[in-house]
Amino acid sequence: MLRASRLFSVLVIVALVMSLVPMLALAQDPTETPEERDYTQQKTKIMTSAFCQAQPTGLKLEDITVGFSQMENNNPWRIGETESMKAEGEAQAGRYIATDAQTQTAKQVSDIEDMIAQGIDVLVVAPREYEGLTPALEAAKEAGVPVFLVDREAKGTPCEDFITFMGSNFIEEGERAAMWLVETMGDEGKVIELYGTIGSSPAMDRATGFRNIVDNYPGIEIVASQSGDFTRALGQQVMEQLLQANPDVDAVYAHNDEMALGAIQALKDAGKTPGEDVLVVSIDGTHDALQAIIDGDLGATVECNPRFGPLAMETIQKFLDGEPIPTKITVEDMFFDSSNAADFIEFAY
Ligand code: GYE
Repeated sequence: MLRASRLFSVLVIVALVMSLVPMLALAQDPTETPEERDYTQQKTKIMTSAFCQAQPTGLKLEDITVGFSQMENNNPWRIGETESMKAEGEAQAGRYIATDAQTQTAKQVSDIEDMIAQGIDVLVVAPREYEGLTPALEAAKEAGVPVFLVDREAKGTPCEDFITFMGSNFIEEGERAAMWLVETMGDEGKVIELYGTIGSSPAMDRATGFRNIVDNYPGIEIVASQSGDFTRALGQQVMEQLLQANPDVDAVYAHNDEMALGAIQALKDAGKTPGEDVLVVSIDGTHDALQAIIDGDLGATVECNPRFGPLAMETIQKFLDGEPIPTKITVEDMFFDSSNAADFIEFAY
């Protein structure tokens, strides 16, 4: 295996290259069928003209150790991501190691420091919170270990603190959930928002995106917003409480499917019929969520694809080859509702 200090000599020349190449945006088609769109694979689009580039190292993935810092493994999305990283990491890297921060940013920092001490050459991080990882990113920089962010963003400057961020456009996800709601519910109604993990980039951006749309409709009111920490159990618990204060709610917007499924259970326990009395919309596209759409409980879910393994490994190899890496690699999301959930459920995680 390589020593991190060797990769460092390559990395000192990393630079931000602003290219004049026009931004490349592939239009997304929400009407795609499973034949047209392989839902088991991520599809990406490049929406930036900033690139990060290092000198070619002559190295292949099989020559290096890749470390992956996962934040937690407490829902299907995250397990899907962990499995995808492991499958590709073990298949392509010389050595692949991974850690689980078990919902603690402080543990995520020490996990990363441990992996650097173990001699990883490249680090992939799924940051739990936007803030708080700075000491870990600094330790990586000092050790000459390039960092690739996947799934959530973290504070820092591309090319300096990390090479790139690969993930969905969370603002757009919130906007798409809101657009479905406006179309389905109309321009009046009381909405409960189940917020994701406080301080995480998807929760902040999904909240912003949703408001970008509903703020245009004075008749739509977000009557309560509370964190369910992206988990089903908390989603259910929080929804039980919020329902007591807001029994006349018309819709639930959950920042992920697991919280939506918890909310659906709470609605049923309170004697309501989800999908009829109360509309529910969320984000992710898990197997259970697609089943809930088929059952009529969940109205729609915006896809957020967790299968980062192939994209992460491909991007690392390009970086080792000295290719310019876009500072943001955006994953294109599909959209699931009653028109297509049954077509895609067999491919869902
Ligand atoms: O939506 C959620 C997970 O970071 C984009 O985190 C991800 C989110 C995903 O726990 O289910």
